Amino acid sequence: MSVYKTLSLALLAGAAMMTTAQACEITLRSSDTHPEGYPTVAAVEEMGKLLEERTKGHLCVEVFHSAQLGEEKDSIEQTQFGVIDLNRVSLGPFNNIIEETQVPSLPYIFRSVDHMHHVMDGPIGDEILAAFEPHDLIGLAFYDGGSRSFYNSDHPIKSMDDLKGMKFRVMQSDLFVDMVGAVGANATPMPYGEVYSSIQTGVIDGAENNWPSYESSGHFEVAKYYTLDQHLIVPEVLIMSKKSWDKLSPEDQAAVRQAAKDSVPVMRKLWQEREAASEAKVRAAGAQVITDIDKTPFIDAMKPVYAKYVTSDKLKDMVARIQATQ
Ligand code: GTR
Repeated sequence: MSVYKTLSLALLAGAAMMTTAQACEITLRSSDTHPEGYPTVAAVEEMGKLLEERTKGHLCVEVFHSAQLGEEKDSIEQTQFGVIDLNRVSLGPFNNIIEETQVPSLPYIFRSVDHMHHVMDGPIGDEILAAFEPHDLIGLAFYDGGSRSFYNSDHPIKSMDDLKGMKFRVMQSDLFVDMVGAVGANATPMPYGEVYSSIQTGVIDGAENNWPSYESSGHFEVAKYYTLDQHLIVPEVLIMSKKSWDKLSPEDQAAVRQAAKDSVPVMRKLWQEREAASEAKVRAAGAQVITDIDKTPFIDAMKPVYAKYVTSDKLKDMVARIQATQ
Protein backbone atom coordinates (compact mmCIF):
# COMPACT_ATOMS: atom_id res chain seq x y z
CA MET A 1 0.00 0.00 0.00
CA SER A 2 1.36 3.45 -0.88
CA VAL A 3 2.39 5.89 1.85
CA TYR A 4 -0.26 8.25 0.55
CA LYS A 5 -3.02 5.62 0.81
CA THR A 6 -1.92 4.57 4.30
CA LEU A 7 -1.90 8.19 5.39
CA SER A 8 -5.33 8.94 4.00
CA LEU A 9 -6.75 5.79 5.61
CA ALA A 10 -5.29 6.85 8.95
CA LEU A 11 -6.82 10.30 8.51
CA LEU A 12 -10.17 8.76 7.68
CA ALA A 13 -10.06 6.56 10.76
CA GLY A 14 -9.13 9.61 12.84
CA ALA A 15 -12.03 11.56 11.37
CA ALA A 16 -14.43 8.71 12.16
CA MET A 17 -13.22 8.60 15.75
CA MET A 18 -13.59 12.35 16.08
CA THR A 19 -17.13 12.23 14.77
CA THR A 20 -18.08 9.58 17.35
CA ALA A 21 -16.30 11.46 20.13
CA GLN A 22 -17.89 14.74 19.10
CA ALA A 23 -21.35 13.22 18.82
CA CYS A 24 -21.18 11.40 22.12
CA GLU A 25 -19.45 12.74 25.19
CA ILE A 26 -19.88 9.50 27.13
CA THR A 27 -20.34 6.15 25.39
CA LEU A 28 -21.49 3.30 27.61
CA ARG A 29 -20.25 -0.11 26.45
CA SER A 30 -22.92 -2.79 26.71
CA SER A 31 -22.47 -6.56 26.54
CA ASP A 32 -24.82 -9.22 25.17
CA THR A 33 -24.26 -12.87 24.34
CA HIS A 34 -26.82 -12.78 21.52
CA PRO A 35 -26.26 -11.84 17.88
CA GLU A 36 -27.27 -8.65 16.13
CA GLY A 37 -31.02 -8.42 15.58
CA TYR A 38 -31.89 -10.54 18.65
CA PRO A 39 -34.60 -8.77 20.72
CA THR A 40 -32.33 -8.07 23.71
CA VAL A 41 -29.63 -6.54 21.49
CA ALA A 42 -32.18 -4.44 19.60
CA ALA A 43 -33.78 -3.29 22.87
CA VAL A 44 -30.51 -2.02 24.35
CA GLU A 45 -29.76 -0.29 21.04
CA GLU A 46 -33.18 1.37 21.32
CA MET A 47 -32.34 2.43 24.87
CA GLY A 48 -29.13 4.00 23.51
CA LYS A 49 -31.06 5.85 20.81
CA LEU A 50 -33.46 7.29 23.39
CA LEU A 51 -30.59 8.29 25.64
CA GLU A 52 -28.65 9.96 22.86
CA GLU A 53 -31.73 11.93 21.71
CA ARG A 54 -32.77 12.96 25.20
CA THR A 55 -29.30 14.03 26.34
CA LYS A 56 -28.49 15.59 22.94
CA GLY A 57 -25.52 13.34 22.40
CA HIS A 58 -24.13 13.62 25.92
CA LEU A 59 -24.80 9.91 26.67
CA CYS A 60 -24.67 7.09 24.13
CA VAL A 61 -24.65 3.30 24.22
CA GLU A 62 -22.62 0.93 22.10
CA VAL A 63 -23.81 -2.68 22.15
CA PHE A 64 -21.18 -5.39 21.77
CA HIS A 65 -23.27 -8.36 20.67
CA SER A 66 -22.38 -12.04 20.13
CA ALA A 67 -20.38 -12.33 23.37
CA GLN A 68 -17.64 -10.04 21.99
CA LEU A 69 -16.97 -8.93 25.58
CA GLY A 70 -17.05 -12.50 26.94
CA GLU A 71 -19.44 -15.17 28.16
CA GLU A 72 -22.06 -14.07 30.67
CA LYS A 73 -20.37 -15.16 33.90
CA ASP A 74 -17.09 -13.42 33.02
CA SER A 75 -18.84 -10.38 31.61
CA ILE A 76 -20.71 -9.96 34.91
CA GLU A 77 -17.38 -9.83 36.76
CA GLN A 78 -16.08 -7.30 34.25
CA THR A 79 -19.21 -5.23 34.86
CA GLN A 80 -18.61 -5.33 38.61
CA PHE A 81 -15.06 -4.08 37.97
CA GLY A 82 -16.32 -1.28 35.72
CA VAL A 83 -14.59 -2.58 32.58
CA ILE A 84 -18.03 -3.08 31.00
CA ASP A 85 -20.65 -0.37 31.70
CA LEU A 86 -23.92 -2.11 30.81
CA ASN A 87 -24.81 -5.77 30.56
CA ARG A 88 -27.90 -7.64 29.43
CA VAL A 89 -27.95 -11.07 31.03
CA SER A 90 -30.24 -13.80 32.31
CA LEU A 91 -30.97 -13.88 36.05
CA GLY A 92 -29.55 -17.43 36.10
CA PRO A 93 -25.84 -16.53 36.39
CA PHE A 94 -26.65 -14.35 39.43
CA ASN A 95 -28.29 -17.16 41.39
CA ASN A 96 -25.10 -18.14 43.22
CA ILE A 97 -24.28 -14.55 44.24
CA ILE A 98 -27.59 -12.69 44.76
CA GLU A 99 -30.12 -14.84 46.61
CA GLU A 100 -33.14 -12.74 45.59
CA THR A 101 -32.53 -13.71 41.94
CA GLN A 102 -33.18 -17.34 42.85
CA VAL A 103 -36.88 -16.73 43.39
CA PRO A 104 -37.87 -15.79 39.81
CA SER A 105 -35.46 -18.54 38.68
CA LEU A 106 -37.43 -21.27 40.48
CA PRO A 107 -38.99 -23.82 38.12
CA TYR A 108 -42.72 -23.27 37.58
CA ILE A 109 -42.82 -20.25 39.93
CA PHE A 110 -44.73 -18.26 37.29
CA ARG A 111 -48.03 -19.53 35.92
CA SER A 112 -47.57 -17.64 32.66
CA VAL A 113 -45.57 -14.86 31.04
CA ASP A 114 -48.35 -12.44 32.05
CA HIS A 115 -47.97 -13.54 35.66
CA MET A 116 -44.22 -12.96 35.41
CA HIS A 117 -44.83 -9.45 34.03
CA HIS A 118 -47.27 -8.59 36.84
CA VAL A 119 -44.69 -9.65 39.43
CA MET A 120 -41.57 -8.16 37.86
CA ASP A 121 -43.29 -4.85 36.96
CA GLY A 122 -44.33 -4.37 40.60
CA PRO A 123 -42.70 -4.05 44.03
CA ILE A 124 -41.13 -7.54 43.95
CA GLY A 125 -39.33 -6.63 40.74
CA ASP A 126 -38.08 -3.41 42.37
CA GLU A 127 -36.78 -5.35 45.39
CA ILE A 128 -34.87 -7.71 43.11
CA LEU A 129 -33.38 -4.83 41.11
CA ALA A 130 -32.28 -3.17 44.37
CA ALA A 131 -30.57 -6.40 45.50
CA PHE A 132 -27.88 -5.88 42.81
CA GLU A 133 -26.43 -2.74 44.42
CA PRO A 134 -24.46 -4.39 47.27
CA HIS A 135 -22.77 -6.40 44.49
CA ASP A 136 -21.43 -3.31 42.69
CA LEU A 137 -24.21 -3.44 40.11
CA ILE A 138 -27.27 -1.30 39.41
CA GLY A 139 -30.39 -3.20 38.32
CA LEU A 140 -32.12 -1.14 35.59
CA ALA A 141 -34.89 -3.20 33.98
CA PHE A 142 -36.20 -6.69 33.30
CA TYR A 143 -36.58 -8.11 29.82
CA ASP A 144 -38.48 -11.17 28.60
CA GLY A 145 -36.88 -14.57 28.22
CA GLY A 146 -39.99 -16.53 27.28
CA SER A 147 -40.15 -20.01 28.75
CA ARG A 148 -37.35 -22.54 28.67
CA SER A 149 -37.81 -26.19 27.71
CA PHE A 150 -35.57 -29.23 27.27
CA TYR A 151 -34.15 -30.25 23.89
CA ASN A 152 -31.84 -33.09 22.96
CA SER A 153 -30.18 -34.96 20.12
CA ASP A 154 -31.32 -38.47 21.00
CA HIS A 155 -35.05 -39.10 21.36
CA PRO A 156 -38.38 -37.36 21.97
CA ILE A 157 -39.06 -36.66 25.66
CA LYS A 158 -42.73 -37.36 26.35
CA SER A 159 -42.56 -37.85 30.12
CA MET A 160 -40.09 -37.58 32.99
CA ASP A 161 -39.12 -41.23 32.45
CA ASP A 162 -37.63 -40.32 29.09
CA LEU A 163 -35.22 -37.92 30.82
CA LYS A 164 -33.64 -40.54 33.10
CA GLY A 165 -29.86 -40.46 33.05
CA MET A 166 -29.58 -37.94 30.24
CA LYS A 167 -27.05 -35.11 30.35
CA PHE A 168 -28.21 -31.52 29.92
CA ARG A 169 -26.28 -28.29 29.91
CA VAL A 170 -27.54 -25.61 32.31
CA MET A 171 -26.43 -22.05 33.02
CA GLN A 172 -23.82 -21.72 35.75
CA SER A 173 -26.28 -21.82 38.66
CA ASP A 174 -26.51 -24.48 41.41
CA LEU A 175 -30.28 -24.10 41.44
CA PHE A 176 -30.46 -25.19 37.80
CA VAL A 177 -28.17 -28.16 38.49
CA ASP A 178 -30.64 -29.29 41.18
CA MET A 179 -33.60 -28.58 38.91
CA VAL A 180 -32.28 -31.02 36.31
CA GLY A 181 -31.43 -33.55 39.03
CA ALA A 182 -35.01 -33.30 40.31
CA VAL A 183 -36.39 -34.66 37.02
CA GLY A 184 -33.92 -37.57 37.02
CA ALA A 185 -31.35 -36.21 34.57
CA ASN A 186 -27.77 -34.96 35.03
CA ALA A 187 -26.77 -31.33 34.65
CA THR A 188 -23.52 -29.94 33.26
CA PRO A 189 -23.12 -26.21 33.89
CA MET A 190 -21.22 -24.54 31.04
CA PRO A 191 -21.04 -21.24 29.14
CA TYR A 192 -23.60 -20.75 26.39
CA GLY A 193 -20.98 -20.55 23.65
CA GLU A 194 -19.80 -24.11 24.33
CA VAL A 195 -23.19 -25.78 24.05
CA TYR A 196 -23.36 -26.31 20.28
CA SER A 197 -20.09 -28.22 20.00
CA SER A 198 -20.75 -30.11 23.25
CA ILE A 199 -24.01 -31.47 21.83
CA GLN A 200 -22.38 -32.16 18.48
CA THR A 201 -19.57 -34.18 20.03
CA GLY A 202 -21.88 -35.98 22.45
CA VAL A 203 -20.37 -34.46 25.63
CA ILE A 204 -23.99 -33.64 26.54
CA ASP A 205 -27.30 -34.90 25.16
CA GLY A 206 -28.92 -31.49 25.07
CA ALA A 207 -29.74 -28.28 26.87
CA GLU A 208 -32.76 -26.14 27.71
CA ASN A 209 -33.77 -22.77 26.39
CA ASN A 210 -36.50 -20.62 24.82
CA TRP A 211 -37.46 -20.61 21.11
CA PRO A 212 -35.33 -17.61 20.06
CA SER A 213 -32.14 -18.94 21.70
CA TYR A 214 -32.74 -22.52 20.48
CA GLU A 215 -32.98 -21.05 17.00
CA SER A 216 -30.33 -18.27 16.95
CA SER A 217 -27.65 -20.46 18.58
CA GLY A 218 -28.23 -23.13 15.93
CA HIS A 219 -28.79 -25.72 18.69
CA PHE A 220 -31.82 -27.01 16.74
CA GLU A 221 -29.38 -28.24 14.09
CA VAL A 222 -27.72 -30.64 16.54
CA ALA A 223 -30.63 -31.34 18.96
CA LYS A 224 -33.86 -31.72 17.06
CA TYR A 225 -36.18 -32.98 19.84
CA TYR A 226 -37.75 -30.03 21.66
CA THR A 227 -40.20 -30.81 24.48
CA LEU A 228 -42.48 -28.00 25.62
CA ASP A 229 -42.30 -28.72 29.35
CA GLN A 230 -41.68 -24.98 29.99
CA HIS A 231 -39.98 -25.51 33.35
CA LEU A 232 -38.62 -21.96 33.61
CA ILE A 233 -39.91 -18.48 32.85
CA VAL A 234 -36.76 -16.76 33.96
CA PRO A 235 -36.60 -13.01 33.32
CA GLU A 236 -33.53 -11.33 31.88
CA VAL A 237 -32.04 -8.20 33.37
CA LEU A 238 -30.25 -5.07 32.21
CA ILE A 239 -27.63 -4.02 34.72
CA MET A 240 -25.06 -1.25 34.98
CA SER A 241 -21.69 -1.23 36.66
CA LYS A 242 -21.90 0.73 39.92
CA LYS A 243 -18.42 2.10 39.14
CA SER A 244 -19.69 3.56 35.84
CA TRP A 245 -22.95 4.68 37.49
CA ASP A 246 -21.13 6.61 40.22
CA LYS A 247 -19.27 8.61 37.58
CA LEU A 248 -22.59 10.00 36.23
CA SER A 249 -24.44 13.05 37.54
CA PRO A 250 -27.85 12.43 39.19
CA GLU A 251 -29.54 13.81 36.03
CA ASP A 252 -27.61 11.40 33.83
CA GLN A 253 -28.43 8.52 36.17
CA ALA A 254 -32.12 9.38 35.96
CA ALA A 255 -31.89 9.54 32.15
CA VAL A 256 -30.26 6.09 32.02
CA ARG A 257 -32.92 4.60 34.31
CA GLN A 258 -35.74 6.12 32.27
CA ALA A 259 -34.34 5.03 28.90
CA ALA A 260 -33.86 1.49 30.24
CA LYS A 261 -37.50 1.39 31.46
CA ASP A 262 -38.70 2.78 28.14
CA SER A 263 -36.92 0.04 26.23
CA VAL A 264 -39.01 -2.64 27.99
CA PRO A 265 -42.23 -2.36 25.92
CA VAL A 266 -40.12 -2.25 22.76
CA MET A 267 -38.38 -5.42 23.88
CA ARG A 268 -41.64 -7.20 24.68
CA LYS A 269 -43.03 -6.52 21.23
CA LEU A 270 -39.84 -7.66 19.51
CA TRP A 271 -39.79 -10.74 21.72
CA GLN A 272 -43.29 -11.86 20.75
CA GLU A 273 -42.48 -11.48 17.07
CA ARG A 274 -39.16 -13.32 17.39
CA GLU A 275 -40.66 -16.20 19.40
CA ALA A 276 -43.14 -16.91 16.60
CA ALA A 277 -40.52 -16.50 13.88
CA SER A 278 -38.00 -18.74 15.67
CA GLU A 279 -40.56 -21.47 16.30
CA ALA A 280 -41.59 -21.41 12.64
CA LYS A 281 -37.95 -21.51 11.51
CA VAL A 282 -36.93 -24.51 13.64
CA ARG A 283 -40.08 -26.44 12.75
CA ALA A 284 -39.45 -25.83 9.05
CA ALA A 285 -35.87 -27.04 9.55
CA GLY A 286 -37.13 -30.36 10.92
CA ALA A 287 -37.22 -29.88 14.70
CA GLN A 288 -39.62 -32.35 16.30
CA VAL A 289 -41.68 -30.50 18.87
CA ILE A 290 -43.42 -32.44 21.61
CA THR A 291 -46.33 -30.32 22.78
CA ASP A 292 -48.52 -32.97 24.35
CA ILE A 293 -46.85 -33.24 27.73
CA ASP A 294 -48.33 -33.48 31.22
CA LYS A 295 -46.52 -30.87 33.32
CA THR A 296 -47.97 -32.03 36.66
CA PRO A 297 -45.26 -34.64 37.42
CA PHE A 298 -42.59 -32.06 36.51
CA ILE A 299 -44.13 -29.48 38.86
CA ASP A 300 -44.37 -32.05 41.69
CA ALA A 301 -40.77 -33.16 41.14
CA MET A 302 -39.53 -29.62 41.83
CA LYS A 303 -40.60 -29.64 45.51
CA PRO A 304 -37.11 -30.59 46.78
CA VAL A 305 -35.64 -27.66 44.81
CA TYR A 306 -37.97 -25.26 46.62
CA ALA A 307 -37.16 -26.93 49.95
CA LYS A 308 -33.41 -26.50 49.35
CA TYR A 309 -33.38 -22.90 48.06
CA VAL A 310 -36.36 -21.20 49.69
CA THR A 311 -35.11 -21.37 53.26
CA SER A 312 -34.88 -17.80 54.61
CA ASP A 313 -38.01 -15.92 55.74
CA LYS A 314 -37.25 -13.28 53.14
CA LEU A 315 -37.36 -15.75 50.24
CA LYS A 316 -40.35 -17.65 51.67
CA ASP A 317 -42.26 -14.40 51.86
CA MET A 318 -41.30 -13.50 48.28
CA VAL A 319 -42.48 -16.87 46.97
CA ALA A 320 -45.79 -16.47 48.83
CA ARG A 321 -46.29 -12.96 47.43
CA ILE A 322 -45.54 -14.18 43.89
CA GLN A 323 -48.02 -17.01 44.26
CA ALA A 324 -50.63 -14.52 45.53
CA THR A 325 -50.05 -12.14 42.60
CA GLN A 326 -52.73 -12.44 39.92
C1 GTR B 1 -30.67 -17.23 26.80
C2 GTR B 1 -30.49 -15.93 27.55
C3 GTR B 1 -29.02 -15.62 27.70
C4 GTR B 1 -28.29 -16.82 28.29
C5 GTR B 1 -28.60 -18.08 27.58
C6 GTR B 1 -27.99 -19.29 28.28
O1 GTR B 1 -32.03 -17.51 26.70
O2 GTR B 1 -31.07 -14.88 26.84
O3 GTR B 1 -28.89 -14.48 28.49
O4 GTR B 1 -28.61 -16.92 29.62
O5 GTR B 1 -30.00 -18.27 27.46
O6 GTR B 1 -28.65 -20.31 28.37
O7 GTR B 1 -26.85 -19.19 28.73
